[in-house]
Amino acid sequence: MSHGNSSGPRSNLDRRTFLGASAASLVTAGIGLGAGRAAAADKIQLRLSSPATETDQRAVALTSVFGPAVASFANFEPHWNATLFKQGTELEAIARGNLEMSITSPQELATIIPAWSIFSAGYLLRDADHQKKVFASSIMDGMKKDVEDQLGVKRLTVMYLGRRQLNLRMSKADKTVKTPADLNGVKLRMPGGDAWLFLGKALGANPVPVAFTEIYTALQTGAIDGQDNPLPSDKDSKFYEVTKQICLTSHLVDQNYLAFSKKVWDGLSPDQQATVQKAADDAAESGRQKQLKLEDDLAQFFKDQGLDVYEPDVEAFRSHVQQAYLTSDLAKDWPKGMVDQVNAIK
Ligand code: KDO
Repeated sequence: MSHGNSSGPRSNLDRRTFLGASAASLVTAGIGLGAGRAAAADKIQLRLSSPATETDQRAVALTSVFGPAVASFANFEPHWNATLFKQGTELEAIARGNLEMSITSPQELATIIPAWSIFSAGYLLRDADHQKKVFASSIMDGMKKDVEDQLGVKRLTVMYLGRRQLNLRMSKADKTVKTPADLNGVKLRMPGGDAWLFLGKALGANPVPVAFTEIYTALQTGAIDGQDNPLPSDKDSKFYEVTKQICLTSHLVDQNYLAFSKKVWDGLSPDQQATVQKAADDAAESGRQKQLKLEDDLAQFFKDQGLDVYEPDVEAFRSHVQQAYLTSDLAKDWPKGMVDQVNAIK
């Protein structure tokens, strides 16, 4: 498998020039050009890079809902499994004009704009509906604008990844997890970056940064004792083949955002912008509903594979994790009063 890097494809300058020219000509021609009449060569290139697998429901929704909805004026070209850019380098690639779209996380945004770590906090968002309402609420306006102004990235919509659960190699007989104290010394894989590693620590574990695409091998070889991801990701990436238990902590209602180059956005006509926005929201909703259904159904699948699936003392995890965040250095960068505002959204 070939991994990209932050310098991106070699032809990036040409691509940039092409993109600018292509977007400008569409604007000049206006939408009067007509969907069917736009020559394929004039279409706007929308390359997306993500570590998600192609069977991830966000990938399925973007391919089956987003791509077709914008097809009259744009070629949607997704690259899954981090084959174009490495996990965590996509935002920079968009900012440099080497990529048009990604599925980004608040944890990645927090590496550049620290206030975003608020949405990396365990047990803050309550569920998928709360997540969607918070994203749509005016309390997000300032933070959204910061991302546009500082990174040249527009976040089109919020994509529900699911409730993150602990998934360990050890059998339940060898290690039963009831409270954070039971994770003492457990090498828990987390994605890279301070915000993610803090979550692993707040859970009581010993966090180890590993890229998503390397988790399976790290579990197989014992380089890590476990990882945390929502149930649909555990199934998609076959982590159940190399683990023996899932402990349903639901410690993070995880969200990603569909990120879009502001430069490309600004080159679209108002009608094209409206089409892209609707396509993004429709894809996110489709993915969200399928992901929720999978989360409901999958416990049985894992039990059938021989894994123990059980709930710990969730309240013990909640109070431990919330306490860790509220007294953390991360919280010093959160907008004043924002935790209360998030909690107040029903
Ligand atoms: C992961 O690396 O564990 C994670 O779940 C983090 C998310 O923010 C997201 O990037 C996701 O991976 C990828 O999209 C792969 O599913």
